[in-house]
Amino acid sequence: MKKNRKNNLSEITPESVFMMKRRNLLKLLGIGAAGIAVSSTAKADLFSWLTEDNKPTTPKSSRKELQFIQPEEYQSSLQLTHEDKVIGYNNFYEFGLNKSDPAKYAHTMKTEEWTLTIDGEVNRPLTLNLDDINHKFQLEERIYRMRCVEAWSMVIPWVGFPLASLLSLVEPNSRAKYVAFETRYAPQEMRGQDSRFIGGGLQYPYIEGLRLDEAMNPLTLLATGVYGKSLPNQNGAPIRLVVPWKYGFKGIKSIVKIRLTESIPPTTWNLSAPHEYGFYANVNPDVSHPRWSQATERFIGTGGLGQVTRQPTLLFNGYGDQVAHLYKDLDLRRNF
Ligand SMILES: Nc1nc2c(c(=O)[nH]1)N[C@H]1C(S)=C(S)[C@@H](COP(=O)(O)O)O[C@H]1N2
Ligand SMILES: [Mo]
Repeated sequence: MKKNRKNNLSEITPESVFMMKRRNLLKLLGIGAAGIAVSSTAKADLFSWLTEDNKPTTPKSSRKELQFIQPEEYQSSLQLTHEDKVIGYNNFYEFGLNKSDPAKYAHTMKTEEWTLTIDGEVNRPLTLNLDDINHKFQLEERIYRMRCVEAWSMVIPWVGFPLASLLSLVEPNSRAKYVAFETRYAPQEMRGQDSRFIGGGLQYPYIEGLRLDEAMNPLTLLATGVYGKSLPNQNGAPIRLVVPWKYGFKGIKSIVKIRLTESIPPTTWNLSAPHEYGFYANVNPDVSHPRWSQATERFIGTGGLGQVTRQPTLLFNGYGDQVAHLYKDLDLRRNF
């Protein structure tokens, strides 16, 4: 029991550890000798997570019931992560570094009027308004495993549509090789964009990217909902990316721009720590993060200590049959 607790504490938010290292890394490294010597923020986060003191403040009524189909191949017999965890234990650094911050603060982001522009190397640039985002595409439910680079995982029932459906509308031209994504930038609404302290020192807006063939893969989803209802802000309303064979940070939230490009686009975590976070970020148990092993993960089921189990991490997060061919000529160790 004690050992579990220690493990959890030492693994609390590895992505943010990079950001806080000057102040707190020594303390974190002292865990072994000094017992529970972690930053007070990490402790508070763990405490709130274990005590369920992190109930999302977004009223559930603000989430609309969605209409969607349930294709057989994307249903699953895996145990789902409880909805309270999916919408209460989040990474969205625009609202703070603690797992409970997004649920607490993301309601300040305005999503009533939203435009998503798709342009760059395409024949038919397109701007979608919120109504288009919500009604232009056939929605489907897909149950996907989600593996954060911090070595925790969930199983999440997303609702959305393939990114490929949107890309086929804009018709990428022959120069298009990559797809770049950008999150909303509104420091007045997003406290972490307004303060380097709250936002972990990342550069905002948050940006991400995929190779075009990765973007066109049938697994790659633009999600507008979760658990049958529209996304709460903390999960990236009104529209976010889900790439289930990659680490969670590739799944950029609250997207306002998609641009097709000829050259590889910069990405937020790679800019902040290039030796730790690559462009590919494919889930791979054999390629360790410089500061921790990726061989296993802590599965967050219903929450609480009894429901957190450690399990082996799978190559491509278990989606190798669908995506391994994309990387057959790539050295996955160099291209991490
Ligand atoms: N804009 C933005 N998108 C983001 C992040 C972020 O901080 N900002 N965090 C990423 C990380 S590290 C993870 S693990 C997932 C978490 O998604 P979830 O909170 O819906 O589980 O979102 C990703 N998308
Ligand atoms: Mo993550």
